[in-house]
Amino acid sequence: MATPTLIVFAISHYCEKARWALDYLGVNYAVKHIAPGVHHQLAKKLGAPGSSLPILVLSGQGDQEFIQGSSAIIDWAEANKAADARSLAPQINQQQALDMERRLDDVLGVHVRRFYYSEALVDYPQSVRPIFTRDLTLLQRWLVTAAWGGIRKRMIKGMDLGPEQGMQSRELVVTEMEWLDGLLADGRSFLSGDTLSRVDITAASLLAPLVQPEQHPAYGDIQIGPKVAAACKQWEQQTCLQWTRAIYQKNRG
Ligand SMILES: N[C@@H](CCC(=O)N[C@@H](CS)C(=O)NCC(=O)O)C(=O)O
Repeated sequence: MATPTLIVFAISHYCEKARWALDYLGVNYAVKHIAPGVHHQLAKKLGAPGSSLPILVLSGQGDQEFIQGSSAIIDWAEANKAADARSLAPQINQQQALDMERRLDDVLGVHVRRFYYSEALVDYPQSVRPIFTRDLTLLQRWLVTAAWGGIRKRMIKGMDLGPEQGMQSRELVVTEMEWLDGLLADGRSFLSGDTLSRVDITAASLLAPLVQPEQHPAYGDIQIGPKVAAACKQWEQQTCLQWTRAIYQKNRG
């Protein structure tokens, strides 16, 4: 089998989720960073139903086979994991675990992102560009820099960003963190069962922008606006964020 290629935006927490799972499951793959905008062309060329990343391209030739979406990529990685890798499949309550992963993806992930971008892209767009140009080819870096105004506008419209929207998302992030804190209140190490599972990787990746763990492959130089920075400071001792730090430390080599 040709080495699969994971197409990512460095900043994306869903891309981090897929990347972490592939690493943990010992899959041999390459990472390709892509410019926003260029990713639309790639998704179209592949025949993907939507344009969102991550996408795992499986065939080296013709680019016909691909998997789109972090959860589907984990399903594939689980079926193709290294012989000596430990599984990320939840060992008990599989349906409950699936529901938790879906809630994390559809609510927490979306609103952490909207809370962050509602400040960063609206008020401090230049702070976002470096992470979007990170690890791109020279040509794509130039393209992003030249088209930054338009990219920013499309992202603001696409994610419905703004000061009020940021506050709404902040509230929803608080609600979701309280839900996670409730689950972790009995001192358990993992969200589902007694071993690290894909639910843990999902929660920790999607919370990582609020924690910026040093083990994260891309957040080393991310700049956070003052409102989001103040919230992160206020939430520092929150159980699920401390848990995220610990999960990263122990499981993201
Ligand atoms: N639920 C999806 C969400 C993926 C997603 O929202 N990706 C964003 C980056 S964080 C994206 O690619 N947005 C650009 C687009 O949709 O064209 C997953 O888990 O893969």
